Amino acid sequence: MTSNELNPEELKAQGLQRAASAANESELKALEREYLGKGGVIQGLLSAIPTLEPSERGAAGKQANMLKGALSVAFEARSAELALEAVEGERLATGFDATMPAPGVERGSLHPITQVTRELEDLFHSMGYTILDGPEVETDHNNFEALNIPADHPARDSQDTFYCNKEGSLVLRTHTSPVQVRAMKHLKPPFRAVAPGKVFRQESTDASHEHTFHQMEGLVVGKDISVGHLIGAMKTLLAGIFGKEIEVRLRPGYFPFVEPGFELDARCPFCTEGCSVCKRTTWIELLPCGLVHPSVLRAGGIDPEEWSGFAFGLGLSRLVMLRFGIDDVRHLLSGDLRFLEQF
Ligand code: FA5
Repeated sequence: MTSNELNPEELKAQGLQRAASAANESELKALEREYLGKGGVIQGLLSAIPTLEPSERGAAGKQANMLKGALSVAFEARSAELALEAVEGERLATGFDATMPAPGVERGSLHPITQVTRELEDLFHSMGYTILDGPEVETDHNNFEALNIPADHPARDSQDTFYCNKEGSLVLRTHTSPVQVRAMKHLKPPFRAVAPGKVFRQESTDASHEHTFHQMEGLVVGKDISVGHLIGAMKTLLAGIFGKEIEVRLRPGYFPFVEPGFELDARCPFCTEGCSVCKRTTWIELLPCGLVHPSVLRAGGIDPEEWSGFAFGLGLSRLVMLRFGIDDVRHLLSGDLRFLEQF
């Protein structure tokens, strides 16, 4: 019997049964067109309404619309069923289950150098310091000359340099002190600034020496700055970093760009009698510092008669070692995930 010869109830039963047994999506689409499409069964019912008795037209229209609604729902339901059957079929055929929950995404963490740098930046910011950045490729002038280290100066031997061009006018900075030179040119005294960053030295490596490591430079310029200010600031800095008293010692140190200059060492936390980290001395060189040399102020455009200042060059990589109990500086930039996953 064709659909033309069926009454609406029979049409509905037939449509629902055919929808439920459609074998695939394309068969289902063809059915949908047959019943709901242009020139389809429902449209046939609707266009026949004007031929009916006026009293029958209302009920016939209602019935046609109800049929349309019921069939639409049935087609949609069968379509969802077919999609599920397809996934299940794929799982059985290939072992791949698209509905299985994805494995959890592993979370990374901040590198210990980044963690300590951020803590220090917060600490210095709270003490009124500006945070500065400088380029890793520096001019020989900023890295050495403007800091009182001319080409033939013996201090260059302790900072073996990677040169970036034949002329030797560009270097990978050997310390963060060139940021002092840049700061003096750009900031008006009085000011306080710190500059964390990566530095490079062409030297053989061991447990406390890397060719690439981190420092944090500090520079304070003001009126009548004295060694007392310098020592006070270093104590605040260390208390802030360690949150407790750590044993330190201050001894004279020589850096051409400060006068007087000091070396602040921290007691080695890894031993009591000397180890490879402290080079058997039980002390770790951590925080060289001093009063800025007048000729360095002058080279930076600051009048040393009017202004004075102190500077320090914190060994950030060594501080990270002390902080986390890392016994070899070479782990820090090794990229070894077994090491990094501990932080
Ligand atoms: C300097 O680099 C000076 N620019 C510091 C300074 C700044 C002095 C301002 C006075 C005023 P030094 O070469 O000592 O100084 O290095 C500073 C710190 O960097 C050292 O105390 C040490 O903690 C760290 N350091 C030096 N060499 C290495 C290295 N190869 N690997 C890891 N850390 C190092």
